[in-house]
Amino acid sequence: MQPLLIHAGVAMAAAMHEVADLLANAKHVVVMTGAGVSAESGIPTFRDALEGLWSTYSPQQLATPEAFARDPELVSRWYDERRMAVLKCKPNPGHYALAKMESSMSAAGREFTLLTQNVDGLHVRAGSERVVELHGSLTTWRCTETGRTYRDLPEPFDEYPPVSEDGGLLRPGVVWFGEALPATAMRAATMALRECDLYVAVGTSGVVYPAAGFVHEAARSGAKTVEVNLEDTPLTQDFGVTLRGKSGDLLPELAQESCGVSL
Ligand code: BJW
Repeated sequence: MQPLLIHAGVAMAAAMHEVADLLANAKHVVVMTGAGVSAESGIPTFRDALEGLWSTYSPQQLATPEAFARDPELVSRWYDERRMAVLKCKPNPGHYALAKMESSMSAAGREFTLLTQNVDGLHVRAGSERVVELHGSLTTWRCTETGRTYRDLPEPFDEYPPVSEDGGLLRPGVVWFGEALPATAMRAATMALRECDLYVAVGTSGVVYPAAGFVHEAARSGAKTVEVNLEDTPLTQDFGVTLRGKSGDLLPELAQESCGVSL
């Protein structure tokens, strides 16, 4: 091994111990996840190139109310393909580690809040209980006329755009650019960020607001802050500690060292 690599390995091991120690001693942990946490389940991250038929589009062209108004068939087909794909995927060790940390900390009378930007439902399927879905869900759709939500949906829809029983177009229950996040989710996030003493952002590029600003809100509340990501992000400098690697490797190790739980 080269001396530089040995140095990086030692620094990483020290950072892992530091974060495990923070997790072991915090009274209220807030973890905020992004698409990177589901990458090891086979779900492409938001900024990964789209594949096949969709390769000529960028997600930013499809994830807006304007795109849906312009071409509801195209946008609903894209979301339905993603819904079908997600239903076939399974949670990975990163999801399970977070669920185990939550149950271990709750049993010890400590608080653990999981905020997620992901719309794939994998945290809930892994057993996490206190989950705040900031950007909604791919598996709940709602009528654009009445606002009524639908969960038991055909797999896949038999027409695009799908039409609700109320006669309006059905749209995915996700939050598009320019739309407000669900008020209940924002309230829960704001309260948790005010009360937490440790904030951990995992697998998010830190470019989409308001979630990108949560590290600053947590720091203003006096919380220690940790970033877990494969790469540096525009916010890396704003975190107290950074861990580089796959969440599916790092989170189980942290769960083991901080809470003594193994998967
Ligand atoms: C791994 C890994 C492994 C890979 N292990 N890591 C302030 C400043 C500037 C702009 C704004 C601002 N406030 C609001 C805005 C506008 C806008 C915004 O943020 N724009 C920016 C692009 C500049 N925000 C909004 O419009 C939001 N609404 C809002 O603020 O409303 C205000 C309002 C109030 C009242 C009335 C009306 C309005 C809404 C944002 C909604 C975002 N929606 C999307 C789509 C959801 C549906 C769908 O899935 O199609 O959410 S956009 C997309 O980005 C999706 C994601 O949840 C979100 C974040 O992406 P994420 O999770 O970070 O993924 P990636 O792919 O970007 O990154 C993956 C990361 O993982 C990378 O870093 C990898 O390195 C890493 N990684 N494998 C660990 N194994």
